[in-house]
Amino acid sequence: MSLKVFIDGKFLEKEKAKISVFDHGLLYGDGVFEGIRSYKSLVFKLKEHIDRLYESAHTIMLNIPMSKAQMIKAVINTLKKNKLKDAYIRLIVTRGVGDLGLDPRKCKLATVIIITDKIVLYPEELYKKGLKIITVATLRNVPEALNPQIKSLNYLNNIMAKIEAINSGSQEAIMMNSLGFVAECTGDNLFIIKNKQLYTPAQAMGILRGITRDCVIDIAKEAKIPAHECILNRHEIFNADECFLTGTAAEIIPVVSVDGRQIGNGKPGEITHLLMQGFKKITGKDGEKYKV
Ligand code: PXG
Repeated sequence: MSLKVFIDGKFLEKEKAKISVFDHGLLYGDGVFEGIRSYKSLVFKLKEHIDRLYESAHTIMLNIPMSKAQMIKAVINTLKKNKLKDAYIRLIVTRGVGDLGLDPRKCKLATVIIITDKIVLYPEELYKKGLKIITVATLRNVPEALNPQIKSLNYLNNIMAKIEAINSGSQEAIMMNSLGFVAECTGDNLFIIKNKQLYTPAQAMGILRGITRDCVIDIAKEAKIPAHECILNRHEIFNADECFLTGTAAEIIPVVSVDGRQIGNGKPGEITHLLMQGFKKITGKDGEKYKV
């Protein structure tokens, strides 16, 4: 059975799921998206992802032609149609079809796309050994120009940083903000542990406030591990006891080297493991339930 993709209320076979070349999502990256996961027929933190999608849309003055409740139903129906239990869900809303000019007023109706597919997991080995990553020259977008909190279809900033990582044979890139402080990775947030306390760049550093990041902070607080959203520089990363990244796709992944500096003892840390276990527990419990 071919995968079915939701486009503007219709389910189309993967091969026939196409949109206009005049869609401003393609012409200008004018649109917003979310990456969501389901675990055993439970859509993890669906409300939080939907809220963030509508906030991104609100800021770019994009009118999503569905209520949040309708959007939640559409996500669940798409998963059901494809009989997926453990899935990756890509929710996309573009400005819609317009002409070749920038003017968004020419786009009369936003395009809503929901793609659900099997989740491709990172190799287990990476979670056991930890990542070796680098900092890159490409700065994270300045929030006053394009706020990283808007999860827009324009991901070139992150892709440029990813290319730098790839060119250096590295698995991920840490991006700085325009002040030289640590912001985040290309598709993940960054955490360190020092003296049994958790630190992560504050939202004011110009990051996407990841939903996995929020979960990890909650898990830490519950485990009585003090968690700080703060300013971090490279020196503090290099001298951390532990380091890890968080994101919907990666979940929690340990980091053992940054710019050639070994982090802690060079192995994934104890508190990182504890948080990974805590995260595993909630993924099977939290979210919108659906039956396939
Ligand atoms: N920072 C950035 C810049 C992101 O794009 C995260 C942090 C983590 O946020 P969540 O809410 O997922 O904890 C993201 C989101 C992919 C992929 O396919 C992942 C993201 C974005 C686009 C694609 O790996 N991560």
